[in-house]
Amino acid sequence: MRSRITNLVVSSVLVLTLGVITAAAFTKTVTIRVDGMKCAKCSGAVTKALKATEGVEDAQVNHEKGEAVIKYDDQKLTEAKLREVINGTGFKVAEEKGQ
Ligand SMILES: [Cu+2]
Repeated sequence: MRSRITNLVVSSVLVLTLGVITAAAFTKTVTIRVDGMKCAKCSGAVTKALKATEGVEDAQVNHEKGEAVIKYDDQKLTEAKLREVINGTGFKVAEEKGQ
């Protein structure tokens, strides 16, 4: 017979696992090409604008590569909205074929 503590631990683990799976299901990662960034200040401005956006979980912007890697909650945000936010900083999202 399992002890109550074992049962408690098992159910806690189940609840945690379910929570992680649910959270992961809504988190999308997208890479967006951004033109016009010349230095760390530029990428910093884009990062700041993205992180201030509701639903953005993480933003890594690299001015050398000219791209932004964004993790976001797709229940709250769309990729189109992220493009708008980036365009709003004065840098230009590079249009990609097929999008
Ligand atoms: Cu700059």
